[in-house]
Amino acid sequence: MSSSDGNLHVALLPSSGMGHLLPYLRLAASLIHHQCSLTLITTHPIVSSAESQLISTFLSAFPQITQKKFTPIPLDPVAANITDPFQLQWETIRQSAHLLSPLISSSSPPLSFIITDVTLMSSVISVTAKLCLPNYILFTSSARMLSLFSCFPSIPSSIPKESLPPILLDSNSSFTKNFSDNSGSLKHFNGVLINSFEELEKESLEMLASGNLTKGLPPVFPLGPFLPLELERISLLAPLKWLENQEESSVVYVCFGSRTAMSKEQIRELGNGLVLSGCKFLWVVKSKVVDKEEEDGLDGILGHQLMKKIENNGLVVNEWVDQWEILSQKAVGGFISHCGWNSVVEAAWHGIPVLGWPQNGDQMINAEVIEAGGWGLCMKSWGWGSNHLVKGMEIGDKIKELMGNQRMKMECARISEVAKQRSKAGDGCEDVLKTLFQSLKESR
Ligand code: UDP
Ligand code: G50
Repeated sequence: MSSSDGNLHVALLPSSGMGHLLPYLRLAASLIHHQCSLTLITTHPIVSSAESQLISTFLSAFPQITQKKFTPIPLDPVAANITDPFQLQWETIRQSAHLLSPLISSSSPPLSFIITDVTLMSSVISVTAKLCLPNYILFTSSARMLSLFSCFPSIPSSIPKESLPPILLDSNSSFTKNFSDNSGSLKHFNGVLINSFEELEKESLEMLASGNLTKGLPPVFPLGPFLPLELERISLLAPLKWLENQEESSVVYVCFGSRTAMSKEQIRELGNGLVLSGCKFLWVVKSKVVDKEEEDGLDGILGHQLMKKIENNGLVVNEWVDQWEILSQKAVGGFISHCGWNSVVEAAWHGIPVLGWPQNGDQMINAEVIEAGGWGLCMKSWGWGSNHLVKGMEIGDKIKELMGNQRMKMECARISEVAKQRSKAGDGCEDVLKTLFQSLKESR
């Protein structure tokens, strides 16, 4: 990209949760690389420690970025009927979106466009439309999920109704109302940026591009795979040191992302399953949705008996780990994942077979992308996270199947190769970025 793009000033409006923040910052680095000036809108108070730390490290590493702090009017979780603190924050921002207007219009130099998180779309578009500011979406999930989102409440024939998050089947939930409103506002946006790429989601991306799915769908820019920033590296070295001493492809890595807690009962079954599999394992345990509330020590979560059994087979942590670095270790041969979209793309990039165990939200639909690609399994029969207890024995058997499957290993190697090819330039797909900048210029 030439410096002729240097006069673009872009505002970024992420939503809460690491799964939303990380892709924003990865995209931000790409935009800086292409000589854009950036304003990052941060929403306070920040929900998790992981987000607070990442935002401050990021802003120190990129002093040229302007931070604009946004403090929405707090919502009462009881009145809003929302228990998940991250979803509560989405709703809080949505209801205070009108307060973004002065913040946006006072930006200097004036903004060229804004990139809004998918969860905030319908509330922000009315603000930016009044200001005649072009607005792009960062869709933080899969193109497959986007195909559902774009025609909701209809369901494309490619998606089984059972794969929809249970919350979306309840038309009275505020989540479903927001999802619907956001979907309905899609046609007013200038484009959709997504962390995906053709070889990962060919069918869905083609369907979206064909225009057959939804009338008036703005252009979709598959900019993936997004790569992590150097500043995301963290200093928790124990897992990496432990992995260094393990045999090649012998370890199963277990992590359910940044905001999915499991019941103690299920955690213990999973622990037993890992032991029964006979494989070595690196397990990130999360028993609380928000990291600040995580219990000290693992004894209380796992119980003494299980802790003893685990001793010789695996390493268990309940802190933030450097997932990208872990996936890049030779010793890692499989990944048990909830299939948050960032984790899926990271597994694809590293060529690690996935045992997909969706817990909620878009995760089942994301896991189907892996299964269709032949590089992992989607455990539909294990049900959604909270309403089903999966026994250790069954988990152990599936881990054996994952770790021994040669065909999946081959498919993984293939997807990894194309993913690496795509990201060769170091910051996403160059061709797609060029088209995006062209579209931006035209929308000014
Ligand atoms: N992640 C990490 N260390 C952890 C937990 C998560 O680096 O201990 C990263 C992971 O690599 C991914 C993101 O956090 O980039 C989680 O996003 P994802 O979409 O997979 O799931 P979510 O947390 O949104 O459910
Ligand atoms: C969480 C969840 C359900 C769910 C999703 C979650 C997504 C992601 C995209 O992240 O599908 C999305 C979220 C909210 C929204 C529009 C799109 O209003 O519990 O479906």
